[in-house]
Amino acid sequence: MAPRALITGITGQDGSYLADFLLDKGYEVFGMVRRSSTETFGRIDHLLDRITFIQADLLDQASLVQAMEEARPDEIYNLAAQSFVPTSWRQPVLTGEFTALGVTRMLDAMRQVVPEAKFYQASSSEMFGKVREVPQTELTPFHPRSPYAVAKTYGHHLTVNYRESYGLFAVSGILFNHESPRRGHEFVTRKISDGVARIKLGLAKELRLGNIDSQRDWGYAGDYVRAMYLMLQQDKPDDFVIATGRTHSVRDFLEIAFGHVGLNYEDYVKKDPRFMRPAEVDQLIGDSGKAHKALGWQPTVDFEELVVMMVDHDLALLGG
Ligand code: NAP
Ligand code: G4F
Repeated sequence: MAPRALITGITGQDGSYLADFLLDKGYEVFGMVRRSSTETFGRIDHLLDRITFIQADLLDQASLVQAMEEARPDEIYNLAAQSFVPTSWRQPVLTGEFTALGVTRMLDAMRQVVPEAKFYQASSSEMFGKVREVPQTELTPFHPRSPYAVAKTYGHHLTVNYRESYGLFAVSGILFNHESPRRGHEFVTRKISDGVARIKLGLAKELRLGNIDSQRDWGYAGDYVRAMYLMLQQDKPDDFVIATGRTHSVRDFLEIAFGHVGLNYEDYVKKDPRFMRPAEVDQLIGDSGKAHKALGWQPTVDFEELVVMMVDHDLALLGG
């Protein structure tokens, strides 16, 4: 019988890549979606007839229990969250409900209905925040710098706690930034690739950004969902950092993206205080040595390839 996977956040960037990956592996995929008056299935349009959708919401415990009962999953990937850092200052309570307490609701529903299943929690490098050491490993202390990061830190500890308290197979993947042509438009990489394409095609004149000196360890989302899967194939549950081990500034991203279409970013980028944050995470760089060894995981797409992939995609999308 095909293994069964329940994915929360299946309409998001990672959910769509994970669904592609698991369907290719022969899984029966159940996608949890929340009710909306407009469809949010753009990223999984090509998979609609291969996924069983279950309506549920991270805010509603009964709906999560019912989702577990319907899917009876062998593996649960909890990717749903309010995932945009700036929104977490504007809606800190909602972010806590979705991104922190949502994890408790999911774990408790699993404990009640399918305690033998394996659970993946989408933790984040944002938990390292004001970093205590460089590079960051599974043992680096957390210093979260936004309500989002605080909520993710709660979800991380809760996952470890449910593993230790109830013996669940529950793991936390501490994933550094990962991007793709399916990235949401408000995140800086997609904002840039879309902006570059618009400027090149004469559809826009400038690109307004916040802090372009901040540094991130950026990888490709397609590589990172493979790591999620590998974590659930181990004999024992454990937590892993997933990163490329290389860091770049937003400025580096701009140079490559504009350079790829023969333009100089300095002629188009304007600093806009609206996109500055109350507290910034200046530099993230991850050490995935443990994942390389235990999971055999390695990234396959480097930074330059990622930038070019995203710009080319947005050019094509806009008819260039
Ligand atoms: P994303 O594109 O923003 O997708 C978020 C998903 O969560 C969407 O499918 C969204 O559904 C769903 N969702 C939000 N609130 C919900 C609720 N109350 N009930 C049910 N579903 C809800 O995020 P992503 O980039 O794929 O990231 C996936 C996960 O990894 C997130 O938890 C994120 O915080 C975490 N993470 C991401 C990165 C990264 O660099 N991408 C790094 C580390 C950790 P709608 O379509 O209905 O909005
Ligand atoms: O693309 P970002 O919004 O991603 P951020 O804040 O690093 O968070 C993403 O990665 C996390 C993993 O570390 C995930 F947990 C989280 O869910 C999300 O996927 O911003 C990246 C950097 C920041 O330093 C920001 O200040 O880019 C800087 N930036 C500069 N100008 C901008 C802008 N960010 C955005 N979104 N928009 C700007 O105009």
